[in-house]
Amino acid sequence: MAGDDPLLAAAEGVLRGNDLGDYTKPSPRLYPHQWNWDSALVAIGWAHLDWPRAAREIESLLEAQWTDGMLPHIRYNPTVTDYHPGPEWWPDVPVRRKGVRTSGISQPPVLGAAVHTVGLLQPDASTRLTWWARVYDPVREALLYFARHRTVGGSPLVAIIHPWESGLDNSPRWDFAVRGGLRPSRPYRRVDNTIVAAAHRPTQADYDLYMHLVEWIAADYRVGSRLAQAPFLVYDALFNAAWFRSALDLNRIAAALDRPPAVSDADLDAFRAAYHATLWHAPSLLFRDVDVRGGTQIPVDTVAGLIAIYGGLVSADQAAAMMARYRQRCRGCRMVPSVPPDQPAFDPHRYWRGPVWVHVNWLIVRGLEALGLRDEAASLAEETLALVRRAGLHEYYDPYTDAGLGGPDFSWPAALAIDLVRRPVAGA
Ligand code: 2M8
Repeated sequence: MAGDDPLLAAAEGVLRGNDLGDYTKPSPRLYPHQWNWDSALVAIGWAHLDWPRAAREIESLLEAQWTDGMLPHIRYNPTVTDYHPGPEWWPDVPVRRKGVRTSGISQPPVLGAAVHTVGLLQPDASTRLTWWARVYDPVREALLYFARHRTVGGSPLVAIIHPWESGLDNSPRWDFAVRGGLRPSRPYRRVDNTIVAAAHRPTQADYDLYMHLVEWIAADYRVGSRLAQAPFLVYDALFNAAWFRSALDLNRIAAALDRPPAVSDADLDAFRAAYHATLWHAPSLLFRDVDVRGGTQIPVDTVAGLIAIYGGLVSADQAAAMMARYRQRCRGCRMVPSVPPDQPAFDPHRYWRGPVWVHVNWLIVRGLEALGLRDEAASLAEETLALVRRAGLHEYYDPYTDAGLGGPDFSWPAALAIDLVRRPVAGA
């Protein structure tokens, strides 16, 4: 399968090394459970190697679905005890399937889009349609959970209630909330900073906020009815872009299955209009996030503002202008830093405050490709592959030196490197 390409061989080795049979852990020690958006994207890599294994990855995620439709951000591996916070912080979660333990929050909803891509990577049409028909309803419910339980004040945009839901945990966009000084009522012991250098991980103040929010959420999982009191309530540009892209792709699956659209055209139009009206920040040619409680845009530029390109929310012209500006701000860096170096909070080593992340690059590559911006897409794909060929398959990378940081032998760079090699940018 790997042929002569050492990258393909290394990437396949990482996926097989992290494979727990039903799902792939993100990395050997740091993240020993199943993560929501990791698994959705990792399934795309598996689809090139072993298509039934890709389908299994997604079905295992769906087994963690809650009675209200929410797909949690972690499905816990019951044999593992050295991850914090473990399932004891999330008691009595309303999971449909008895015995499955999960966290009590979600993650960027890329699943609908991933299920579409994994299906398209199955060459046999009848196998593809049978699988889409099997997973369509739960995947649609997981998407609609957000429209039903995470909207406020008449806006169709989805509000997240924990920085972990953003997937970009310690993004400087959330510093306003960390500065509030919220802390949990109980002591806790971190494990992450004993595995990875503490200077490359979130701070103690970040974790104090995270654990305060865990306690607030676990006190009553019916968060939809208490959003007005949520200590952290944010319209995240990346999360909402992922929601929209999954809605578009679920509609494509619905059409293939001869079913009505998952989300109506009128609802898509209203969502797109709200996304632009609420999140666009013209001076930086980027989308920003909104602190819903404060009613203001959060004055920090990050890569999350580019994900509308993947979301199918902008025209090719707008996407090209957004990319050109971001590139210009990041001169001297490997693209795409998670935070441009001109932002005061930029840190080239600390997790989501500057380093480059392969799966984020991949989202942008595929978004540019879909818009027909082939040269831009192909050059970012090449840059991303050059990075992993040079530095290996790490959680994230220093944008100045390419040094691999965070967890080693990481699953999503492996899976998406396989996809970029095996499915080169169309027409490039
Ligand atoms: C990171 O988040 C987890 C919490 O969910 C952690 O730090 O323990 C984030 O990068 C997140 O986006 C990712 O899904 C997860 C696993 O790779 O790790």
